[in-house]
Amino acid sequence: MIWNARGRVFRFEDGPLVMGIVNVTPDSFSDGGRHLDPASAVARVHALITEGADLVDLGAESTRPGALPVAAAEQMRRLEPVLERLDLGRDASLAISVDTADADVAARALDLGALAVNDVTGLGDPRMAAVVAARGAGLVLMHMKGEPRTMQVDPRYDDVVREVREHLAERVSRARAAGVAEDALVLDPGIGFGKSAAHNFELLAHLEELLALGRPLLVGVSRKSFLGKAEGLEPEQRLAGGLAATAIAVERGASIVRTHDVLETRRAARIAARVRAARRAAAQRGA
Ligand code: HH2
Repeated sequence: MIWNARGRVFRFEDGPLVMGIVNVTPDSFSDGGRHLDPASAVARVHALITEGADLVDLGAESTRPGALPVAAAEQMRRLEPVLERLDLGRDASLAISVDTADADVAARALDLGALAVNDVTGLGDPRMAAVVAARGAGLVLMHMKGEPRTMQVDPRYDDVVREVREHLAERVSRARAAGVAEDALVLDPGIGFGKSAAHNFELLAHLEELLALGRPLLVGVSRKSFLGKAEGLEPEQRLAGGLAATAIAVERGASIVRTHDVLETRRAARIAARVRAARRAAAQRGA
């Protein structure tokens, strides 16, 4: 399988890709306020690439539980100086996705050189697919139940894995109908987005069932609440749990992992990918 984002072709033969996170927001749950200054955001992008990030996801709207939407104009005000300074037209080595659910913000970021849109609402904005299709950009479609403001208030499913799979299949059809190429799509079960800790564990345990959708899977567990909020662990104390969850996700078929902690995640993911390869080789031998 490949992922084609504006002609940049990502392959997963050498293990999963690592997507670093830089939030240009005052209020993201883990790095909020740290990279509001464009120079600091740009420095962070370069630092994550040096740590081994294959691409960096730039966001201007926190989607933590309880967060309110951020107007498109404000998202652009935060993102534009960062994208301009990154000078993506000149520096072809930099691969940037923009974490936005707004089609206008996505269009502006793509026009400033981003390769892909990471849409946590999975086409919640009906104009998004056309914006992506027109530019041949990559598109991450994530599952979310509800909206950030209320999504963690008693989320319920009959069968979380089936419901996420069906939802993503429907969003793939919508994207395809609007002209987005099949190989531009990546799918994400949306760990922590309208899910209890038990739902998140179930999705990780059954991630392989989502491979039936035929597209690479992205999984984002980095520093999230299910990794230890109940035990009183703060976001910076959730690295070990996050690496364990990342390893399981990769062993179960994740092709891209989204993280604040690029170096450590890369190392953990590489080992998990080796275990997955060994398991698949054994299956092919009929063992
Ligand atoms: N998680 C967050 C944001 N965007 N995108 C995808 N595709 N998958 C995820 O799991 C995901 C995501 C939440 O993390 P973060 O960006 O650190 O926090 P905030 O939303 O508070 O900015």
